[in-house]
Amino acid sequence: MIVGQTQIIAKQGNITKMPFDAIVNAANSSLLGGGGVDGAIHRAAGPDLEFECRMLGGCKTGQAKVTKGYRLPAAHIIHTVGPVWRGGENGEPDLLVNCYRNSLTRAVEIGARSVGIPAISTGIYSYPIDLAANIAVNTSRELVLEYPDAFDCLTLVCFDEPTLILFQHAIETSA
Ligand code: AR6
Repeated sequence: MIVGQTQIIAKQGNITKMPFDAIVNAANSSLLGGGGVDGAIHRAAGPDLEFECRMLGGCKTGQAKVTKGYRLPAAHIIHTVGPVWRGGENGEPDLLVNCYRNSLTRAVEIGARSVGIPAISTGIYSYPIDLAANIAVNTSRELVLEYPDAFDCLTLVCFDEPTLILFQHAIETSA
């Protein structure tokens, strides 16, 4: 999808290997590491990342905080905390919108023109992937419309093929 001068695409792969200006991490509120993409990012970035994260004092669900990328190809990591899926009537959609909105606002602030974003909340936090994909695509597009000169490309990075198919479908059907 092209919005103004920005591409929004879905791509399958390991986000820790990809040379974006910034990548988003699906963290937990401690920001001190965990499983899933968070664990992979901390392993790939090296121990200096946890040292910087300790200074940040955690992060609330839906908020986002920036660190350096250390050993990653990406210069910066934007850590956000997705909602745990509890059936969908507990504010989960708004919180997931906030993750994308706040992460991309941080990206604008640090001048990151290419950003890789994993499928936040859809792993350990169990958010249904089709619903999350629609939020990812629609909120990314809204941010690009708000900041039309900020980004070259937003890449929604999907770890496996079923996730990629659902994200591609969300892009194709997005208004
Ligand atoms: N590159 C891209 N995507 C990945 C990678 C990778 N290397 N590894 C996993 N994914 P999850 P959550 C995908 O569980 O649901 C952690 O313990 C994965 O397939 O990483 O937001 C944190 O510390 C899925 O599609 O994050 C929190 O406690 C997506 O990334 C909790 O998990 C998100 O899955 C956060 O859970």
